[in-house]
Amino acid sequence: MTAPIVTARSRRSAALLRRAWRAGRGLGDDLARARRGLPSSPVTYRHARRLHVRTAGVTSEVLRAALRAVPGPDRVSARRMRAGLSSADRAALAELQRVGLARIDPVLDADAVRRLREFATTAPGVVRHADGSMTRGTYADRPADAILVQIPGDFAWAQGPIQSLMASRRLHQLVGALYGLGAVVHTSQLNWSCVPSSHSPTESSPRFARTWHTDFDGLGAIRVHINLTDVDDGAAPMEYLPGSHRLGALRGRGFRRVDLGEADDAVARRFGRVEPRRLTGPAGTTYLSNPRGLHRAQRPTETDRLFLTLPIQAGSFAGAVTRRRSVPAVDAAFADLAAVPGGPLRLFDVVDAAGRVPTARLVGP
Ligand SMILES: O=C(O)CCC(=O)C(=O)O
Repeated sequence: MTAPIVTARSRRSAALLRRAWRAGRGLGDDLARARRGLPSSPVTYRHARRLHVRTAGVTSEVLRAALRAVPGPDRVSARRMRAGLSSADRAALAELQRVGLARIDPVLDADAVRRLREFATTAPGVVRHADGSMTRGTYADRPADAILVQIPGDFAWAQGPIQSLMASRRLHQLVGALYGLGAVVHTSQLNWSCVPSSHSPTESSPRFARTWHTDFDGLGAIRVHINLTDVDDGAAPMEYLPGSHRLGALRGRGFRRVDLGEADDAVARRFGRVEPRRLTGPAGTTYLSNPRGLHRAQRPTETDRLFLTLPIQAGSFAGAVTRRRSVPAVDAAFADLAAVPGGPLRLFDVVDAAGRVPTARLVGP
């Protein structure tokens, strides 16, 4: 009997097959979990993201259509959701579909914006310096070479105004109307962009968000962006390239790493003539963007900017947030909605001051 010939190539093929089989099985489990409204695994997120970038969004469209076709807690009637919107929000929705970006009437009032600004001034954060190094500190005590102060989510989403934003039915309805899948709120980002002092060294490497990039927040999503300080051209408004969110717009070799911010040349070639939109406006100004489109941060030249971003995903499949977070609820609407199984706040577990899940949640339905 002759011994089987095992070459390096056949071993590699077998390993590849094994990996594909494991990934396939994970995908199957995650699709079944999606039908119960549960988040999927980091592996599914990675695969779905890579396929999304490779196919310029086609795989996400197909998977989303498939999820809408099967009954499950995430399926909602886009028409009913749309009917519940104000005429201003319906107009914003049309703009979001056409351009990828729309300004909407503020969700937070002036008092909430002021409270968030006060909180973010002294909250412990991560300070990024012009030379690329990072230290801990607050915005109030930042050193002269600080270019960014990031307030960690755990502190930020325990704030009443952020919780009321996360619990906003209006935003959930906008997502449902756009995608026909229920809203799943993700974790927020709260950052100060700072004007470095003229004595600080020039920035060693521009941070990732300063290059044109896209974000993969699942098969469909909106990002809510709120200026928490007045933002004009000197205060680093985020920029968005109109139309770049459309299916297939980022097709081609040059866009293979667009989710990592490595497509600047390809962007210049394909979109060189498109005028970017800037997210300027007084404190409280609120925009919605489709994260599938190209956007980038800027360097502030005159004034610091405090900026809040909240991604809201359509359905729970292939999201970036794959585990639940514990949060003490300070906003009543947030607490009520977080207790709804399979609801928009399903990624958050309300805990009491000592960090325990209240007994009612453990024994409830
Ligand atoms: O800070 C900015 O202006 C950009 C933020 C961004 O890239 C994002 O929200 O995805």
